[in-house]
Amino acid sequence: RKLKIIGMPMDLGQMRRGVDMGPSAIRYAGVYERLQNLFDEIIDEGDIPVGRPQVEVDPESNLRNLPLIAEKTELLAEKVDQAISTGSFPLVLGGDHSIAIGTLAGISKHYKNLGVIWYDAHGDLNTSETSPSGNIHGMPLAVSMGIGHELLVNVGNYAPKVKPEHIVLIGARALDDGEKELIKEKGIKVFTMHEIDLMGMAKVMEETIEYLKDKTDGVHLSLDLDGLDPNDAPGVGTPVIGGISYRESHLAMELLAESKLVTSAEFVEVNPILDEKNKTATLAVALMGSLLGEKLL
Ligand code: DIR
Ligand code: MN
Ligand code: MN
Ligand code: MN
Repeated sequence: RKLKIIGMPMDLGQMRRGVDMGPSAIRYAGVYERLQNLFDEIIDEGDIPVGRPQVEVDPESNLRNLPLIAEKTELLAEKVDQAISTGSFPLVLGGDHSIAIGTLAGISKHYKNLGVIWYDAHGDLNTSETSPSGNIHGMPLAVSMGIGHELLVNVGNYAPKVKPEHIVLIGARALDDGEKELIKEKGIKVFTMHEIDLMGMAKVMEETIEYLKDKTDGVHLSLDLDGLDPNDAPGVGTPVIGGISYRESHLAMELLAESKLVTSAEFVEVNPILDEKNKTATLAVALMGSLLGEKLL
C-alpha cells in the first residue's frame, strides 16, 4: 500500500485568510509520522503552487476568484490523477473546500461510478444563482455534479464527476434554500445532525456503506473540519454550533476503514490562524489515522 500526500494551500474560495496554511498546520501536527506504519511507502508531494494571487470578484457571475480557482484546481487535478495512476492512495490537505473541485476532477476519471461522502456542516451545493456569499467553497459538490459555472464544471476537461445518487452528506446543519431544493430535486442522501442524534453514528455509517457499496467502484471522503463541533474543531472559517463530536467522528472513520471502501480522501478548511494551539490540525491527523486503518490493539 502506497500513500501520496498532496498539499493544496488555497484560500481563494472564501473570505478568511489563513486556511492556506492548513497543509503546513497538518504537517506540523505530524501527519507523516502518524501514518508511517500504515503504509509500505508514503511520499509527501509537497504543496501545489498557488502563490498569493490578488483577490478579485468576477463582475458577471459575482463569483470570488473564479478564474484563479479554475486554474489552480486544474493543477491539483493533475497531481491527484498521477497519484492514482501510480497506484497510490491520494490524501489531499486543504485549503478551503473549493479545492475539492480539483480533487474530484483528478480522481473521478479513474472510476465509472465514484461515490462521495461529504462530511460537512454545509451542503456545498450552491451555484452562482443560489449562493448567498459568492464564495466558491460553498459550491464544489454542485460543481462536481456538473451544476455551476462552466469554468469550474469543466476542470479536468470532463463533466460531471459524480452522480447525485452516489453522494452521501453527513453532518449537515446549515443549508441554504437553493441547496435544500437541489437536494430534493436530485434525491441526494443526507444524514443531518437530526439523523445522527436519532440513529447514532454507527447506524448512520452502516447505512452509508450499504447505500454506496454495490453501486460504486471507489469512494472519496471529503471531510470539512467544520462538520465537527466547534468545541473539537475551533480552527475553521465557518463554524456551526451543534456538530459531530470527536468520538462520533473517530467511529465514523473506523467504520469506513473496516468497510475498505474509501479510495481517496481530503481534509479541508483547517485554519491555524483561527485555531487553539493547532487543535484542529491535530484532530484532522488523528482522524486520518482512524480512516487509514490505525488500531489500538
Ligand atoms: C455557505 C457557507 N453555504 C456559502 N458554506 C460553507 O457561502 O455558500 N461551506 N462554509 O463549507
Ligand atoms: Mn490517469
Ligand atoms: Mn465544505
Ligand atoms: Mn462546511
